[in-house]
Amino acid sequence: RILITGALGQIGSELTMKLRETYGSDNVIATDIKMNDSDACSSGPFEIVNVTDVKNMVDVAKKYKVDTVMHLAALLSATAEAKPVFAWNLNMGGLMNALETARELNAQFFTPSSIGAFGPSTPKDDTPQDTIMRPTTMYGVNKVAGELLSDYYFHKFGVDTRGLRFPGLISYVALPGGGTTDYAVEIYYEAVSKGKYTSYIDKGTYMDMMYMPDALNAIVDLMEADPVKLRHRNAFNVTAMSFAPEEIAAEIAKQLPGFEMTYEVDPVRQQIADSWPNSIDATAAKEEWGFKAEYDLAKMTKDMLEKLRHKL
Ligand code: VAH
Repeated sequence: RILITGALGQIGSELTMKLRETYGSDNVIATDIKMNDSDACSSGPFEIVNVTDVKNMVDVAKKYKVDTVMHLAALLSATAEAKPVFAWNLNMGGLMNALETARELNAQFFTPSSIGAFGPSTPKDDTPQDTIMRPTTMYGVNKVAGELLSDYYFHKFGVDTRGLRFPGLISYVALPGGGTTDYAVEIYYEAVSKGKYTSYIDKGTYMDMMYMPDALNAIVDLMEADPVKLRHRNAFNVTAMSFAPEEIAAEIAKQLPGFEMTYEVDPVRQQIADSWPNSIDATAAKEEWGFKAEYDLAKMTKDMLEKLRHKL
């Protein structure tokens, strides 16, 4: 059985559905700081940094013989930059509690890292799997520390920890909260509802991106990979595409004639974006466990616009 934290978040909500489709609905226990009463297989609410909640969560995990912990509860980059102390406590305290839960249950473990783990001194184009990582954001500090902590739990306690450095993730089920790449999600919602979008990220700002279905497949493929083949664990670079705001706007305009894009740059999120790579290299993931992405910008745009026309 699988225990998910942050099951109501942008990744968690779709990961819960994907894992239930793949492994059976009663084999996935969804938890979050809030309760989702419509979900028969959820437990909690559990606040991942509350000692009593974590103890109760461990008891639930033991009761249901959980053998995999997927930790998605965390704050994203822009929120973390606005509340750095809170972000350190939640992102690192939560990760430690989730790793301790996995250690106690001898469970396999997954948590996402991010392209945000790289900083201004990292090579910006085709950023390698192994390279300098001196991020200048609290979120990046959390992600690098998180990668090291996850490796530590593997080497020290034998916990089968695995992770992915995700690019910006684009989806239509649950909105991201407080990210820097959120513009690439908002643009689709507003293209469908208003026919226009004002981007807070400037023209020419390249960031790696991936459609959520590819991200979910990557998590399942990584967790099912033969551990003997894994020369890396925390965390693999994965990406599907890299684009700047004017490029996603052009693709939307091609498929939604009349769409208009304007710019009102948010200096805080622009500074975060400028500290990240333009494009990362995913060779290690392809070689060690067969990572592949199915969606490029055109195919993702077609699906997002279709799905949002129904949703909105
Ligand atoms: C963020 N969506 O913007 C997240 C992600 C690479 C970006 O880490 O913070």
